[in-house]
Amino acid sequence: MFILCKRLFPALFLFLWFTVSHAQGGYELWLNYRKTENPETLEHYRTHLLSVVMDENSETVDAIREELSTGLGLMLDSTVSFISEIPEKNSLVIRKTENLPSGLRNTLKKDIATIENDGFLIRASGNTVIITARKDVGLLYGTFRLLHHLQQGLPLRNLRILDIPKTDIRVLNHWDNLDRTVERGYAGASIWKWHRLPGYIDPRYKDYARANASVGINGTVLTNVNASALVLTPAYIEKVAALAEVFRPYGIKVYLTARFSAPMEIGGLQTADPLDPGVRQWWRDKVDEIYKTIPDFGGFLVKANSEGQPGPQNYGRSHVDGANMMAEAMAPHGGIVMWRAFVYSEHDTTDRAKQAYNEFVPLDGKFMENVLVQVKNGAIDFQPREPFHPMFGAMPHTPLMMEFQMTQEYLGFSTHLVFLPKLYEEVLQSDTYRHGKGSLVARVVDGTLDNKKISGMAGVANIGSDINWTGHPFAQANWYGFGRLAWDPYLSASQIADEWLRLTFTNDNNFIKPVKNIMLESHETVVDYMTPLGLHHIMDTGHHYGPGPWVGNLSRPEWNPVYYHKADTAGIGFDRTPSGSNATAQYAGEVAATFNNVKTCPEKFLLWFHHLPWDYKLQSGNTLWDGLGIRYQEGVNRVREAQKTWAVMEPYVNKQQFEEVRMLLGIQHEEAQWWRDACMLYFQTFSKQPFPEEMETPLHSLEYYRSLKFPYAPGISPQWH
Ligand code: GCW
Repeated sequence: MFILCKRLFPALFLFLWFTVSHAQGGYELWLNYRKTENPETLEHYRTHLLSVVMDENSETVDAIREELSTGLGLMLDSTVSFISEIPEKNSLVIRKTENLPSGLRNTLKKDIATIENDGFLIRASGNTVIITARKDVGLLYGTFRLLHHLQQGLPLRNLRILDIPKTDIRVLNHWDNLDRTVERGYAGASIWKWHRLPGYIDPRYKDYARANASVGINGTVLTNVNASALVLTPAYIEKVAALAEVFRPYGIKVYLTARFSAPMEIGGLQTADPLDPGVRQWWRDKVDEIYKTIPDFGGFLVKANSEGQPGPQNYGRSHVDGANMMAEAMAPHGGIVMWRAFVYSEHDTTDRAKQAYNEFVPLDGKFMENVLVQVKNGAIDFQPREPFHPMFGAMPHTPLMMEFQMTQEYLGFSTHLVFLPKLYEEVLQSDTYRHGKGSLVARVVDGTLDNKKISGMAGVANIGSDINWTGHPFAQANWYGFGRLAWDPYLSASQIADEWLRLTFTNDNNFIKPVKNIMLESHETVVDYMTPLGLHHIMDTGHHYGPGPWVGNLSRPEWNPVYYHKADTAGIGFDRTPSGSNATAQYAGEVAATFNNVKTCPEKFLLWFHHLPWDYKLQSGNTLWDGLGIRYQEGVNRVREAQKTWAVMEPYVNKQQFEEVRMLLGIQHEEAQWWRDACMLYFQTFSKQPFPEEMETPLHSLEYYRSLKFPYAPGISPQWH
């Protein structure tokens, strides 16, 4: 006995340490199943949910069983029993619609008729709670939703949730390299341990799949869009297959990025010309080979002729030629091609904001049916704030996917607390006016505006090997929120923040209310202290961390911040009206008219569309110069308020998370001041005016800020490919 104890003790200790440190560190994400606090609610749940009727057989059903054992087990602090007969009294019934007993099917007939695709119904009826769906994966989504309902302590009585995803492809884009660096990744190394695959399956892979499935994400692109052709070689396909196997029960398909020059790099061909028969055959064979190993492979994501990546234009061909070549190879297998529209050329001197539209809109209607064009939310590049991309609504015959960024490339990395669903919501709720008022970007994305056959949303992942997955504890909310909005682009950011806080931390309103407020203000806050009033792309070079509005020496003009703010002694801002680059002409007439007129242009986009004198009068009555300084200061002030709010939140979260957020807010505060001071000192060299009195005196000189260097800032692409 003693010997056994001696042997077991260290193992037990290790296990406990691991579990506790993981729990403290936020590893569980929003699947943080805590015992139900309210005794009445606990009793109510126990009565209805401890016998689970599940008698179908599939890997997905096994995953459901496992999730319920853990989730219900922890929340109800009891053991769940799985049975195959529906008992007289209380139970949770999980069955596909076709397998429900006829009585139940009849009662739920109306709701059942409306369940489509991956959707589900959760209904409390008599003494049973039913989760039903057309497909196993719908049952899985329903199960997670019920678990989330219980995590929030909500009642089961009269429960009726009928939810059908509004988009088809809900996919993460990992910008992960095969050497485990992550381009624009700020949460550690890539979670894909390529070197150990396929033999070693890290437990994280399954937890990753659970987290994704719990919000309805159904696909993942494993590799960087700045792609390595190596991932298409047999050794890597085998590794990818091992990941696909872990994800399959959770309804998640794998996709890969396809390097356009792969036929030359790994296929030994002399060309990658998409009209060359040998090249076309190479892609067909490659795709067949992938499907042989991964029968449910999702397809390719391609960055072509963008920032030095190879593409069809290298051979005088178009994006259509390139995309259709791959789509043709995919079609027999049901695969798709997501072709990115993030293009701008060093040889094109037109405003960068106009180039993607100019290249792609004339191609509308020419892509094959299994091609989606993937468009970033704005026309420049994941800035703290951008007006919606003018391509949305402008290609009625081509499915356009939304590409949002969860990783915070231009948004303070995973050091700053920024709740991005606020940004996503602003974009999705923008009105393109392409079919009159109400033609929201959300309707382009879900395909309803022009009756698209396929629709989707992509999110550039913020996930890495950090214990808490995302670096900043609150960055988890961006992953969660992306998934929720990919499923339903009409959800409100406020609802998402509320859900995420409750699932992740506690249901105590003394915590929820103030912290939700921090989250909902955080986007405006970061915009104010980085790029107020429509300023954009004034981050420092390469790493994009911190201010660099003075940078003007880079080889490509559109890589320089000075290109974007155009500050001079007369004023500041980029004139994109007809008197300038006329980028506004790419929007529908109503939208263009609003942006063109300085009086109707929303002030949040003022300097995006207009070059204005320093003494231009803002709506507040302040001059532009004073208004700018006041905005920068307000951004700083709101970080201070967030710090104060967080300082009294210790009772509601665990020690480690409390400390992490406290320290990170401290850095965010310092850096908000850095942004304010560096930008205002620099712009002052043009405005030649004193700072507004609302603004605090800068802490250092402009020379000091200009001298700061960050040679090892994370997230920069390695040079090996
Ligand atoms: O924003 C830019 C990033 C690049 C990225 C590129 C893209 C993957 O700075 O790192 O490359 O966008 O979206 O392709």
